[in-house]
Parts: sequence; structure tokens; C-alpha cells
Amino acid sequence: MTFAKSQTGTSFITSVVLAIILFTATTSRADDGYRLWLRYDPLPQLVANQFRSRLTSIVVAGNSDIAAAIRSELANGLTGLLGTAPATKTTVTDDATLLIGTPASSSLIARLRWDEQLSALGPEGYVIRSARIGPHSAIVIASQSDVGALYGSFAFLRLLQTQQPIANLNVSEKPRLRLRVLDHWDNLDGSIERGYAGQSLWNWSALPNNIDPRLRDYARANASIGINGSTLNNVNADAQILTPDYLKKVAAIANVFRAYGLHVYLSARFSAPMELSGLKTADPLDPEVALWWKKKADEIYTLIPDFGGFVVKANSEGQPGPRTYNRTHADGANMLAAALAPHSGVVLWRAFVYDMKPGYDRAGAAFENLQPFDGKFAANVMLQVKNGPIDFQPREPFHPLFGAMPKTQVVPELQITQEYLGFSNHLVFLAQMWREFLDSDTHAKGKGSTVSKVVDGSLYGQRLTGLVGVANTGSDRNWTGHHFLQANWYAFGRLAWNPDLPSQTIADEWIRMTFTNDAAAVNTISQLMLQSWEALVDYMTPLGLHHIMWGKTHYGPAPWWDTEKREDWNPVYFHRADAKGIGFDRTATGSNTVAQYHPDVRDKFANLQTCPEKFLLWFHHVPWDHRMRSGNILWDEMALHYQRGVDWVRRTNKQWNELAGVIDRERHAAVASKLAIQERDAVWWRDACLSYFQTFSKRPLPSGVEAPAKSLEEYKATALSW
Ligand code: GCV
Repeated sequence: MTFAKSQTGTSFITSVVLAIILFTATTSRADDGYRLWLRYDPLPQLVANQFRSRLTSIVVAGNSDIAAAIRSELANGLTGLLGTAPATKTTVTDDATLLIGTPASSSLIARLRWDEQLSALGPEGYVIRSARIGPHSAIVIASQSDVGALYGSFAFLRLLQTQQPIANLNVSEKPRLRLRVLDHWDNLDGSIERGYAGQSLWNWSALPNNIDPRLRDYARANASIGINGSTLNNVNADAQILTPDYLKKVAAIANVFRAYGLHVYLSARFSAPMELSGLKTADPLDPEVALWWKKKADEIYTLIPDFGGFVVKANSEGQPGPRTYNRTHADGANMLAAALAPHSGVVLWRAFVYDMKPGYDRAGAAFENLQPFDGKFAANVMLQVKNGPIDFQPREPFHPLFGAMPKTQVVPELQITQEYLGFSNHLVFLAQMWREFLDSDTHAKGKGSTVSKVVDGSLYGQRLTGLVGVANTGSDRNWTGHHFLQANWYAFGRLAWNPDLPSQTIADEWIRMTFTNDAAAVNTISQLMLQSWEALVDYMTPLGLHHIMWGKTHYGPAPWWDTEKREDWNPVYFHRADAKGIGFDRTATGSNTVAQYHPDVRDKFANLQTCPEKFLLWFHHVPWDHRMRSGNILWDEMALHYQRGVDWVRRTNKQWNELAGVIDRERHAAVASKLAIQERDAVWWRDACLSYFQTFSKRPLPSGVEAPAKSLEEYKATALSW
């Protein structure tokens, strides 16, 4: 009895000691965030044991570079998660084998006769199934192509990382969108336009001979979420990227990316034939110009057979383009498309075009410039349209071009880097913003014609589909500057794969892979992530306000800003505050650009009674004492939104502090210090904006809203530092 008791006591103490050791090992080990969501730290013993019993050996069929990548990913991932690597075999000889391949690379998979299902899933789709291979139990990851098998392998690892059951697997997946591309606004000197996580990942001076191993990790991360394209250079393009020397460097990068299914694209400067070869013109209808581009495309494809295509910013913010020669956007895009077509390349022609003319509303410019060309673009042209009509603001209504170009292949451009959303200092989970955009109902073919249906081809049957995201990566050790902003890269990839994926699912997956599987912590972190975007809108631009940031840098508030050379770069142009009220009247009494939307949407937005309040000041100039749905007058409501945003950051700070011990020390401290900056900034935003707008509203702050600490003059004199 005594002995038994003491045994129990000893084993209890031993367990506690072991638990403490394990706990400290997993929670306090320094982690710099480099591994992103592909961390593969050991799973808890019980879970690992269960998985191990179903994964005693592994067979990866095929000899391609992609098959080699699959082998290495699974070996790395499984060894990390399970503590030991399953035995690597060339065929199935035991129960509990993981078999990966295609019907072409594996006769065992061919014999399963899954061809019909696999072909329905397309070249990038995959199945993960529990099956029998002869007398043996197995888990089979199969696809029509190696890259599909790679995606399936990452998906399988994700199941383990997030501790999902793998006993009776029957998963079928295929990407809903074809082009899933990151655009890097990287300059050839290593700087990144609107980049907040260090320098460019491409070391042009070391290439093509020295390849940074980080390139492979970048490709791995992208492949793990299904991203299949990367545009290497800034849309404000330097023609030099198209010179033979640079193309060799680009080819060296493409060689690394290929094993992970990642295609390289380049931003093409429209005037390159003049700058690189001394042609007198870049007129797209000039045969010499067309020939120059054809030869350039041939040269590129000789070096990079799987080159994706060109991204073009034309006649926008000073960039050259077809309008310079009195030709249309369609003339320009189609000329480049003809050069790429023999190689199956595509042109991603950007719709971010806006001009200054009397009485002009910048929000309507892209529609005016591009919509008339519906049906005029070649089959391999996609029109790349920002999610909102102005420019990546914290919140915008969807761009009216979505749903308005039934004969054009439209691809949304999202901004992952946070040019207007607090750089890499503010924790904001952008999946929520992108969900609102993708779920927006264009009414183009009646109720339910959401943006995601326009974009995935189900509404108008567009052949080429895609999603583009302006990358937030850089040379910072943790890739994105702020650990939490890795989630936006992750979310972009997951939404490009499935534009209907709920934000909650994305957040949960990412947290479990990146931080912890602890249920309570996952819940706390996912809640704060899901609330973060609305909170940021509250403390920056509530109720439809937009573009009221400090000039040029776009960090911090400056609603008073009126000194830019272009009127439509000035915050005062956008908010139009005066003694009567605030907001941009885009209805029939103002610019009437609301009429660019389908009549059902137009009528809803144009009517003060039905316009969603989140877009109120986007579409209407509203009196300060306008009665809001809450019963508050507009001024009070606006002030309360600003306060609500600040309150959220303060609460989040506290919640994050309480997570110390659950999250490793290094990342916990790094996030805490970013949250402190976010709190400082949110307070500053509230105080600067309310102090300034109060000079027009002439009303006191409502109760519950804190008084600003400084005078308006002080806010005006100081740019927030980042
Ligand atoms: C790459 C905004 C940004 C620019 C960017 C431009 C674009 O204006 O401030 O930095 O240029 O959008 O999307 O082309």
C-alpha cells in the first residue's frame, strides 16, 4: 500500500517534472519566426503515437524535381512532427504506408483506377485517401501531376500539424482559380516600394551564380498554400529587367522555383523597346515595336520555358503606355499578348488608371478608362483590378468593374503589404477584408452574383481565372516584419485556392501551425485576429472615410493634408469636411460615380436610408447632426468609432500579455512591442482626426470618448514615426 502510494507519488512527481520540461521546451524555445507556418515541432506524444501507427513507411513515386521536393518536404515534416522519419521505400510492402504519386509515375496508383476523379480535379488538384494497396492499408496522395501531389503532400502535413484525425481520409481538393500570383514591388536596387519587412529577397548582384538558399524556402512556403506565380519586379518597372544579363538572373530564380510549381512573371515597362534598343517609338501598332516584343518573348522562353507572363502598369502615375501614342489600352495589351501567345504566356494588364480632369472623381476613373474595352482584349489578357475603386484603403466598397465586364477576364489585385494599414506595425488580419470584398454582391446577373463568382468564372465562364496579391515579404528574418502578418500571406494563398474559405478556418489553421494547438489560446488569438480589421477601420477611417493618411508615406493620420501637386492625392479632396458635414457625394447630386454599379447596388448605395453605414461617407456628404441607425448623430457616432478602435487595441494588448507562457518568449515579446506601437498609433489617429474634424463639426466629444492629449497644431506638425 505504502509502496504503491509512494510509486504513485513518484510517478506523479516525475510526470509533473516531465510536463514542465516539455512545456518549457515547447513554449520558451526561442523562435525567430523564420519557419513561418511550416514549423514541424514535435507533436504531443499521444497524438504523435497515433499518427506514427498509420505512417510506418513512405513511398514517393517519380523522378522529377518536384517528386524530390515532395520527398524532402515529407521527410522534413514527418521527422519534425513525429520525432522519427517513417522508412522510405520504393514500393508498398507493409501496412500503414503513405503512398504519393500520379497514375503515370506509380503503377500502384494507376491500378486504383481513380483516373476519372483525378482528371475532374485537374492538374493541380489532389485526393488524400485511406485505401488498400493489395493486402496493405495505406494513405494515398494522388494527383494527375507532380505539382498536384506536392500540394496534396503539404495539405497532408497540415492535417498532422493541426492534429486532425487521419484514420479514414477522403479529401478531394482542386484550386478554384488558375493563377495565384504574388506581385513583388521590388526594385532592382534591392528596395521595395511599399515594403515594410526589409530589403528585396532577390539579390540581383549575386545572381545568377550565387543562389540564396532562402529562395527555396520562399518557394516552399508558397507551394504549401498553393501559390503558383511570383512577379519579381515592381510594376513601376525598370526596363533593365528585360536585358540579357538580368534575364539570366531571372532564369536562375525560376530554376529554384520550378521544383515547387512556382512560375516567374515580370513587370514589363511599356517603353522598353525605346530604352533598351533605341527604337523611336513604343507605339503598340508599330510593326517594329511588335516584333521587338515578339523577339523578347522568344528570348525569355528560351531561358525560362515555364515563364508566366507580363504584368503591366500603363499610363498610370507617370508610367508609359499606349495612350502616349493615342492608342487604347486594348491595343497595348493585345500587342504584348500576341508576343506571349505562342508560349502560352499571359498579360496581366492593370486597371489602376486615373486621370485628372475638371470635375473628376478618382473613384470613377478606372471604370471610365477600361470598361468601354470589354470584349476587346485578347484571349490571354487578364485585366488586373484592385479590390476597391481608389487604392487599397482600410475599407472600400468593391470596384465597380467587377461584374461590369462580362467579356473580359478580370483578376482582382489585393494588397497584402499594408501601405495604408499601419505598415508592418499593426496587427490586422486581412482575410476579413478580402472576405467582405469577395462576398460583395455585384447583382450583375441578379442577386447572388458575388465578386467571387465573377472571378472564378462561374458567372461569365471566363477561361483564365486568378487572384493577385502585392506581397508583404522582405529580407527580415521573419519575412513580414510582424509575426502576425505572416497570416496575411497565408490567407492570400488559401483564398486564391478557394475564394469561399471562411476567415475563421484560415485563422485557426494558421494559428495552430504557427503558434500553438492549445485550444484556449487558439480561441483567444483567432478572436482577436477576426476582430482586428474592423478595429483598425474604426481607429483610422470609420464610416466610409478614406485616404486621410499622411502624404507620400501613408503612415499616420493627416486629414488636413492639402499640399500635394495633384488634388486627388490630398486627403481634403477625399473627406470634403465643411461646416455642414463630411463625406464625398458620389450620388447624382455629386460626381454620380455610384451609377457605375449595377442598378440594384447603385440604388442601395445612393440612398442615404439604405446605404450601409460602413460606406456612408464614401458615397454621401452627410450633415454632422444626421441621425444614425444607433440613434446617435453622425459626429458622436464617428467619435465613438474612433474610441472603439482604441479600446480594442488596449484590450488586445492585455489579452496578448496573458498569453505569455503559451507562446515562445521571442515571438511573444516581439508581438507585444508591435502592439505597443499599434496602441500609440490608434490613440494618435483618434486624437488627430477628431481634433481636426471638430474644427468643422463644432461639437463636443460625446461621453466615453477621451480628450486628445495634444493640440491640433502639434498633430499637424508631427509625422508618426514607424
Ligand atoms: C507601385 C499606389 C501606391 C504606389 C503604387 C501604386 C500602384 O499609388 O502608393 O506606390 O505603385 O499604387 O498600385 O501602381
